[in-house]
Amino acid sequence: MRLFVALVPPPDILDELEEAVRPHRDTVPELRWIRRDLLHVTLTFLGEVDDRTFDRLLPRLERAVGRHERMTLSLAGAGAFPGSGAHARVLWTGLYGDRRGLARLAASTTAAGRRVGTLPDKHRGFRPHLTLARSRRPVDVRSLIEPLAAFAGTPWTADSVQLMRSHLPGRDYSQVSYEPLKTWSLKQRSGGQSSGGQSSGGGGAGRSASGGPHGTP
Ligand code: 2AM
Repeated sequence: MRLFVALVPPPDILDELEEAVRPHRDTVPELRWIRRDLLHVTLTFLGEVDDRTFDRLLPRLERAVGRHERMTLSLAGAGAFPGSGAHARVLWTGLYGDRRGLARLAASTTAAGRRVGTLPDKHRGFRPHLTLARSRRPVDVRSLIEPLAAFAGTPWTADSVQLMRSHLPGRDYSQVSYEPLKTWSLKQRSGGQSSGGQSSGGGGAGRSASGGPHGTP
């Protein structure tokens, strides 16, 4: 089965995002916009995992997630992979707030995967983003990045992480769909000091400490 570890923003945050994106959806016809029910932040892509590996993976992922605290995040701005967007295949919105906490969480879930040998390709560095749209061919999305740069979503508290199975289109599924297999809770924030580093300041908006919406993901 094809698996990844994800963080899914709550519905009101996705509503806000959809509203910001809606006026721009037809700007670049080659872009295929991600369906609302598929929007997520990938923490770790695990790739194809067999049943035996799956059984070894689950407790490790559970422990990895359980070591981290809830974090305040927000969606903002836009960017592209690769580069500046002149020849993009992916259009994304960025994540702000407790980006360090998010990166630590992703490093833990990635390490859990690596320990059981699941990582399918060389680990790319974690660049926190939520994919909005993709294109089969490289396409110029700079005309979209510009207006979306002004988007700054409301902060939310990420309190859980999901293990997702992706079903690709084929015999059983007519289109890509994601099946949440497990949901693990992040720890309650301990108040003052967070474990292992800085938190976003105990529930504040969490955008100032790690930069505004115009950085790189
Ligand atoms: P992204 O859209 O967040 O960039 C589920 O397929 C998710 O895993 C995708 O949304 C994608 O993340 C990520 N993904 C897919 N294939 C990948 C690969 N070969 N290497 C790393 N991440 C991948």
